[in-house]
Amino acid sequence: MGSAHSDSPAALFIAQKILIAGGFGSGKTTLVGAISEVRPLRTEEVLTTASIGLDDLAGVASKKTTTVALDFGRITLGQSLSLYLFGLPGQERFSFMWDELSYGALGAVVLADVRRLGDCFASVNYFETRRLPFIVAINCFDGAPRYDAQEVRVALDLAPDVPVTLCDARDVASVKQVLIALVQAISASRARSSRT
Ligand SMILES: Nc1nc2c(ncn2[C@@H]2O[C@H](COP(=O)(O)OP(=O)(O)O)[C@@H](O)[C@H]2O)c(=O)[nH]1
Ligand SMILES: [Mg+2]
Repeated sequence: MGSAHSDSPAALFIAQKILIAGGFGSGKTTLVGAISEVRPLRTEEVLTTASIGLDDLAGVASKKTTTVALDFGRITLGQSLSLYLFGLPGQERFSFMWDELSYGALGAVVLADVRRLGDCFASVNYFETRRLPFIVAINCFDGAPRYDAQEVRVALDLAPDVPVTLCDARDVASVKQVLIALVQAISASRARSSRT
C-alpha cells in the first residue's frame, strides 16, 4: 500500500498498512477496536461446539467469539501518517489468509499472552521468514504472570533488533505506544537495509 495524497503541496499525507498478529485470544480484536478512529470492521463469529478441539480456550475461558477473517481499523498518528490496521486471524487453520492480508504491509505487531506464549510462534516465524519488520507486544492480562521483556525475548529466541514491549490491548494510550514502537522499528530496519 503506501499511498500518499495531499490537499496542498505542503501537506504530504501517508497511509500505511500494518498487521496485528498473534495467537487465538491474545487480544488482536480488542487492540484494533480500542485504537481505531473509524468503527472497526470485525468478522467475529460466536464460538460453537464446532471449534471444540480446535480453539484452545485454556486461559481465555471468557472468550465468546472468534475472528474468522480479519479485523480492520484505522489510526492517524501526528499530522501526516495514517495506519491501516489489519488483524490476522490467529488460528493456524486460517493461515492460508495471511499471505493475502499481508500483501503490501510495512510491518507487524505480534501480540503475545505469556500464559500461551507458544501460540505466537507461528506469527513470529512467519514475519522472520518474510523479513517483515515486527515487534512483540506482551498483552498484560489481569492475573497473568509478569515476565519482563528480556525473558520473553529469550523464550521466543528473538533477534536483538526485534523490540519487545508490554501493553494493555484495551488501553488507547498503551496501544498508541505499541504502534509508535513499530513505526520506529520499521524506520530502523529501513535505515539498516539502506546501509547494506
Ligand atoms: N484483562 C484483559 N483482557 C483482555 C485484554 N485484551 C483482550 N482481553 C480479553 O481477552 C479476550 C480475547 O480477546 P480478543 O481481542 O478477542 O482476542 P483475539 O482472538 O486475539 O482477537 C476477550 O474476552 C477480551 O475482552 C487485556 O489487555 N486485558
Ligand atoms: Mg479476534
